[in-house]
Amino acid sequence: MTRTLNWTKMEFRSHMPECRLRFFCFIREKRDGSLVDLLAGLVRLEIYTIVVNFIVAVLTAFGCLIGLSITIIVKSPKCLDYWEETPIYQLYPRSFNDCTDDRDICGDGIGDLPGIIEKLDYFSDLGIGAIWMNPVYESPMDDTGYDISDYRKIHYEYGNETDMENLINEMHKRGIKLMMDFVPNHTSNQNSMFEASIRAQMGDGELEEIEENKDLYLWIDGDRPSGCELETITGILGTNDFPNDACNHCDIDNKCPNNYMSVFSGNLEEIIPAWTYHPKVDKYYYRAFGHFQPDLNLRNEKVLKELNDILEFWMEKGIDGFRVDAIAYGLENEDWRDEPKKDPVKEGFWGNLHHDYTYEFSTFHDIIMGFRQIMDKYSTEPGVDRMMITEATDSQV
Ligand SMILES: [Ca+2]
Ligand SMILES: [Ca+2]
Repeated sequence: MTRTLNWTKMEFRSHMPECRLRFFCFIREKRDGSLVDLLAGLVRLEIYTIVVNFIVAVLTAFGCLIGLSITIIVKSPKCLDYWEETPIYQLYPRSFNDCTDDRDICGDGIGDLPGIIEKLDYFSDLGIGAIWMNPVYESPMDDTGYDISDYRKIHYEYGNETDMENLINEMHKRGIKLMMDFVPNHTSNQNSMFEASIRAQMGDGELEEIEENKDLYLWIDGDRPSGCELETITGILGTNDFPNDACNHCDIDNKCPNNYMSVFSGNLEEIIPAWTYHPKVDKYYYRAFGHFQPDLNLRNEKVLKELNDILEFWMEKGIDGFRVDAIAYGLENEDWRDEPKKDPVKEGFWGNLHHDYTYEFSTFHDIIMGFRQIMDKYSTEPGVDRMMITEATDSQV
């Protein structure tokens, strides 16, 4: 019995002090009792001690784990998306690099998609992780590609759709992201949507088709400017009938639908109305920029669906993000009221107007949020982050 007690005492030395005190008190209380009682009591004490020590060990381990986790979180680098941690290189494809193989588009002095692929290793060497590429869509090139005739095709001077897929693949092999320019405010006047809207305005087609397409753009009644006629023009995308230059010069005081000016009028004190009369339709169409860039009606559901479909089309091909052009010009006041002049003495050129009704008009953020939802839809896989950035000028966005 003495050896047993000594052994138990030695075991208890490693336990908490209060446990040892309990043990000696217990021995004193039980020294006159039976051996069985004493052993049973010792077993209970041992279980109690094991449980206490187990709880202490668990709490200690748990505390250490929390401390370790906090340390790791604090010391670890932040988890950043690609657009937060890498330089983004703006690449203007037309002047970047002309390809060197034996294809028709190579050696013509115009930059192209294969030419970009030839130089991708330089981006890797420079640590460029993302490229924003100016428009490469099919276009008559009246505004360096910001007049898009087909959002799903590549302009023939830059290559073709296979070249675009190759570019995306070659960039991704090098860990470089590709952002495209996206132009939702306006199209080319050679876009099939504009041609469909003209036909619908003329009453050409089935009733359902007419209803669906007539308001894809912003048409408004007005008197025909003198000398305004259709003329046949041949461009790089073919031959078509367009309003002649006289159709762009309505009289701001009595024939233009209102006093809105083209952005291209700028601060030059030049009167360039934001209206072009179309003799086929017998109405004006609104265009914030050039006469060849009719503004889309961004309140029209079919237009918004088409723009969303275009974003999805390119993200399905692997595009990592978009730079959105001129979205602050997206909506206009629906009652087309005049914009107030800044200086009432001067003429109402673009720079002398407050653009309360044509720029950042109230609910244009709703359109951006709609695009954002499409971005989120394509950013659910681990490591896949689509990004959209909008153009902002002055202090207005
Ligand atoms: Ca070329
Ligand atoms: Ca607009």
